[in-house]
Amino acid sequence: MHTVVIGVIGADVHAVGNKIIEHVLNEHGFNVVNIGVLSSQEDFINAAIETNAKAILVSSLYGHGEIDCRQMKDNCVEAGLSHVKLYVGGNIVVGKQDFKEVEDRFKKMGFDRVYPPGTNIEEAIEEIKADLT
Ligand code: B12
Repeated sequence: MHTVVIGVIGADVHAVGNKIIEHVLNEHGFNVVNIGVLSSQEDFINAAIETNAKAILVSSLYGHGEIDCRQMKDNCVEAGLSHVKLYVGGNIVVGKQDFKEVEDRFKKMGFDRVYPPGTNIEEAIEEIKADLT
């Protein structure tokens, strides 16, 4: 069973999607460590270290995801988590921007997969499972 850390990054309080993601990942047999809303990069990293997680799923809904996620990969690598997959989804930027460009920017920042607004977590699970095996 894979352990994954989930949470909502930064000063973001959008809580509903986070609960749904926890529920769906549990149903699919993941061991879910949910650090909830208002979580800093450090919170994600510490949780991943403590639980020996294989992946971190970052949610950002309020539009400031790009700032909140800056240097997250570098910080993971520095903390010895270079093997941990990094995913991000929600409404990760302000307003409607061309998603391909947004995806490219987050991939350059070191995220393994970047999901557009409205992505159902069920859709992402098969990819996450494949990445982690
Ligand atoms: C409810 C709500 C609120 C509530 C939140 C209550 C709570 N504690 O949860 C309140 C009123 C507090 C709120 C506040 C704000 N909100 Co608000 N809010 C919403 C609203 C209407 C619904 C969010 C929701 O619950 N959706 C239902 C869940 C199930 O969907 P979800 O959150 O999108 O999550 C799913 C997917 O995104 C996906 N997903 C999420 N993360 C990840 C990660 C990965 C890896 C993957 C694969 C998938 C994935 O899976 C989830 C489950 O299916 C949305 C609009 C909307 N219709 O989405 C705006 C919205 C998110 N809010 C918005 C904004 C701007 C704000 C405020 C900044 C407004 C303000 N000026 O004060 C503040 C920010 C407060 C803060 N610090 O966070 C904007 C964000 C715009 C942007 N990103 O460009 C939205 C989109 C509204 C809009 N159209 O403008 N909000």
